[in-house]
Amino acid sequence: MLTFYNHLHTLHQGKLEMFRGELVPCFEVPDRADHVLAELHRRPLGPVLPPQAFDDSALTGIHSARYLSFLKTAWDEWVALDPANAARDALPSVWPVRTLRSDVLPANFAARMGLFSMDAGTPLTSGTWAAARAGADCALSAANAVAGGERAAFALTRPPGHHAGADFFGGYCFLNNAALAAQQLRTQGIARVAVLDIDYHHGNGTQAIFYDRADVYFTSIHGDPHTEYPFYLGYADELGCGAGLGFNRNLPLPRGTGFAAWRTALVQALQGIAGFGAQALVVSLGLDTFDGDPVAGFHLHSADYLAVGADLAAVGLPTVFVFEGGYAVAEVGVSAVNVLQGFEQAQ
Ligand code: 6XA
Ligand code: ZN
Repeated sequence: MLTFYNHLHTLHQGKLEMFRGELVPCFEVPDRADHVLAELHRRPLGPVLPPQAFDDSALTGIHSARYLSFLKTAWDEWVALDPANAARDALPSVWPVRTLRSDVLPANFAARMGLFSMDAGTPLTSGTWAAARAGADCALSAANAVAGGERAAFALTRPPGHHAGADFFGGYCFLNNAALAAQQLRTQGIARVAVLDIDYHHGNGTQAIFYDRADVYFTSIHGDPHTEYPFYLGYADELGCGAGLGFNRNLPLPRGTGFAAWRTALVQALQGIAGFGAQALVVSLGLDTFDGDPVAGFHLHSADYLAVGADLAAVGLPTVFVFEGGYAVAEVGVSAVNVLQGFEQAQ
């Protein structure tokens, strides 16, 4: 398996996020990816490569032009407002909810932060754009490798991506790496692509991006949004719309779910992918399903991830893995590489 490693990920290093009524140190830290890389060095599964550089046209199939232009210059605008802002990250605090307009692009920076975001838990930092942009290159490189005949490739990058929509950031995500990979597989001529999201949190961004499409099937196993982030999407009755009706499948599970019930849902998701006739698979690989994750509530254990990898390999599809959540930092490397090793050993 090839790994495309985002060598610029440390440039995104948020300071504080809003959590349970106070600003707390960010959970989404550079150490997460470092632990995965260290574990990949202990248990090598193949070469670790830098990504190819793609131009921005690879992003515009997924993200809106006005969102991309905002992200590119947001940090400079933030510091231009007040030089002292260089020492603090930008967080949104006002949003265009129902009855307010989101078609107008306000001049005010705070107003645009709210227009292009969904929560106050996702700080925008000096290096956010550089890190996210290189992460997109990793996802696109992994997709190209798989389209070119590799059985599997892993995009080892942060910040994660699956909450990012066509024109908003949130849930620690800025560019939707899984969606970019899926679209790249399509662009490279693979007619039917499935995205399987196994992060604890529903991949609202990925779902929304492909919701009206019949060529990309999205399925997700996640904490029930009645109680779990992102709350406003991820319910079982969301089946797709228009041409995409029947090409979206959510499998929400209650907080507290253990591996046996989770694996039953995995079997259902994989049956859906087989029924769709997928020719390639993108896995949003979140490891926050781990027992003891500080922002999640499932109870998977390290050894379970070997079985998950084996189950994924049994589908027999060329597969792109994209690193998403997982905040039990000391354990996230073992969990991630267990999935990948379980996949490799099952082939
Ligand atoms: C609320 C929790 C964000 C969850 C981010 C995540 N600040 N998504 O792990 O997969
Ligand atoms: Zn998550």
